[in-house]
Amino acid sequence: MGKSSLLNKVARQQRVVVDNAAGTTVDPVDELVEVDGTLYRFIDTAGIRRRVKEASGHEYYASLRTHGAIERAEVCVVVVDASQPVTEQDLRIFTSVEETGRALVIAFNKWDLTDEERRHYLEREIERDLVQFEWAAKINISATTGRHVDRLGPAIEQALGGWETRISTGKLNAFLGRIVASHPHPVRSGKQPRILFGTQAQTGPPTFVLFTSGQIDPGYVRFVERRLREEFGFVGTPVHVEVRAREKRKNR
Ligand SMILES: Nc1nc2c(ncn2[C@@H]2O[C@H](COP(=O)(O)OP(=O)(O)OP(=O)(O)O)[C@@H](O)[C@H]2O)c(=O)[nH]1
Ligand SMILES: [Mg+2]
Repeated sequence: MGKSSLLNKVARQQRVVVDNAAGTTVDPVDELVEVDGTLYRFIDTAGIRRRVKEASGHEYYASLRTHGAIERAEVCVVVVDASQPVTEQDLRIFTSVEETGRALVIAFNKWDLTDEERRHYLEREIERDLVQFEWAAKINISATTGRHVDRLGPAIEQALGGWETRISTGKLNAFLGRIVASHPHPVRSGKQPRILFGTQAQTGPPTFVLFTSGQIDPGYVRFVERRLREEFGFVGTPVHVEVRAREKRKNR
């Protein structure tokens, strides 16, 4: 994939071992590297080639440690081989990053090995298989030639920026008020659940809590999430939206 090659390229020196053989990096390696004047702790990890459950021996423990590295990180740069079709395993790693609530930069590597036809198919694969990760920051690079490796720093900063964004309660509720007015929740069995109030409970990743007058359709929650992204950006970060429905008290 080129994870170790990319780290060496941004560090401008050979810090970690690169080899043609798969499974070269076994234990995660921490390296402090300055990029565009900012010092980052990069963790170079083993690739994950199989589901953890299906991997055995070395590969099993390497996968566990890679998952540990995802948990330690604030932003994950997932390096995929752009010259080959996007794999199930790539998708599982994106999912793992999303579920762990980390910011995500997808680096489509080995760009030097892609021709026009391959790039055409890659675009189709991104449209078809990566819609769920439309929010990720993406860069097309070559760790070998150095093509666009200078875009890694800005992509990391963009993702971290989204990850750490805090929307004031005032701004958030003004936004929610506009949504409720222009796109009210559909009526369900004669009732219309409403968003009463919202607050951002957390950053890293941005986590919103909506207080509502009844159960909200999952589709409406996704709609709110989409609008949040349109309004506030959040490029490179998962956004979590939780709903707390206030059930009406009976027999009053
Ligand atoms: N053509 C081309 N080859 C690359 C590129 N990046 C890495 N490679 C080659 O791919 C092979 C694997 O690179 P590594 O950097 O060791 O990959 P890795 O992701 O660290 O692999 P593991 O540690 O085994 O998980 C090496 O032979 C690299 O020279 C690239 O952008 N273009
Ligand atoms: Mg490696």
